[in-house]
Formats: sequence, C-alpha cells, structure tokens
Amino acid sequence: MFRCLKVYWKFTYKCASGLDFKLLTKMRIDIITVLPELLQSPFSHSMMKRAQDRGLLEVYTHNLRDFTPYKHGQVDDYQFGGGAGMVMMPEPLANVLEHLKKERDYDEVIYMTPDGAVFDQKTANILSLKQNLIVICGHYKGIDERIREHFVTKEISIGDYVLSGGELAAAVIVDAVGRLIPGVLNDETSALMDSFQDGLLAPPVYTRPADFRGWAVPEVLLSGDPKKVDTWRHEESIKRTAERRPGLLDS
Ligand code: 6GU
Repeated sequence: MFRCLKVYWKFTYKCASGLDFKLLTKMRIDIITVLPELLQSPFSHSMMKRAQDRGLLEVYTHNLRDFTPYKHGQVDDYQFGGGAGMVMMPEPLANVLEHLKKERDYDEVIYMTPDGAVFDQKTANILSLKQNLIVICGHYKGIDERIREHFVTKEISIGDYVLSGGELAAAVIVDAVGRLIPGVLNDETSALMDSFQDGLLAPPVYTRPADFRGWAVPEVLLSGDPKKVDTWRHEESIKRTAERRPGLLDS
C-alpha cells in the first residue's frame, strides 16, 4: 500500500500519537553542519534508508563552510568579551538559512543545543507531522545569539550531558521522528507499542526457541489467546514502569 507513496496523498490518518491529521506528504529535513561526513552513515541504513527509499523522507546535509564569506572556510571566531571557546559566526549561518528559506517554507528551524528543551516522545510525535524542517548543529561554544533570536524557532537538547557537537543529537531526532512518518515502519502498529508512546515502558519480548537452556517463555504468550496476551503485556508494562521509571506513572 505504501510503496506507491512517491506522490503526495491527501487523507485522514490516525498516527502513532493518536492525533488525526490530514494531508500526508513526504518530510524534508535540511541539516546544517560543519561535519557533514559524520551524518552520512546514520541516514544510510535500516529505517532511515527505507524511509528515503520509499520517498517518505528526504534528508539533506549542508556544509556550513560552503556558505562563509571568510577566507579558508572560517565559520567561527573568538567571543566578544573574552573567554575560552569559539562561537559560530552569524554570517555563514544566515547565508545558508536564507538560501534554504528562499526555496521553500519551513515549519521549524531547530537549533540543537544542550540548553534547549529536552527531547521526548511527545516532541517526536509533533515533529513527525511537519513537512519541512531545518536542523542546525552547534559546535564549540555554540552559535551567535542573534541567529537564535532571528532565525531559530525551536531549541532542542537530547539530555542533560554535553556532546562535542550537535550532529549526533540531530541524528537522534531524525531517527525518532522519521520512524513515525506513516509508511516508514513495516508494521504500522509497532510504533504504537513502543516504550513511551503510551507513557509506559514496553513489556518484555521473547522469540524462538520457547525453551532456551531451560529458561521458558511465559506460558501466556504461547496460549494463542490474544486478549490474555494483551492483558499480560499491559500488566508487565505497568510493573516495569513502576520499578524503573515511577515518575512516568505520576504524569
Ligand atoms: Cl543538542 N548538543 C550538544 N552539543 N550537547 C548536547 C545536546 C545537544 N543534547 C545533549 N547534549
């Protein structure tokens, strides 16, 4: 059914987040980086490759150095006021952003930064409904504040630790969002069963053999009774969440 999705479709779709939405189109993500090589491999395999092969997702990387007016591809400089660490200069960033925005409208200009809002499944669900996104990968001390003020619409962190650059964080976002685009996952229901999609951790899973070294699979999973299996999985989800992430149950 989804193989012919090269064209734009219009219909109502119940997506993994449970929201109904109309107009399903392919998503385009433009990533601005000083290390495009770092982003090649993550998008060339598995789910992200399939999403692109099916025409559901397009990911482009743009080398910031191609947009600098300065010599030797310079994109960063010392910070005003002194202090260690370089800051990414506004001009190359403004150039690439204006170049992209001239071509199409963007829903969000996202800046990957440890002081952004911490990324979660809800944000992934919301972003998966967008059509065109720009993602800026920060380096060094970050980007000049004026770019944040005048271009950036959303600032995202992937957790409370510091990475040396935003590229790996950008790959995380694109993976989490890309797999939610309808038609990307083979089994449409499997995104619904993910940890966090219903605010609970996922239940344990088993595959063959039913008895491995005397370690048996829970009997209910072999019962062939889908209702019993659903009930068991739900109970296990709650148990696991209570043990490992009790805070999730409060919310
Ligand atoms: Cl988005 N960037 C960097 N440099 N470090 C991070 C991060 C982002 N999220 C968590 N740590």
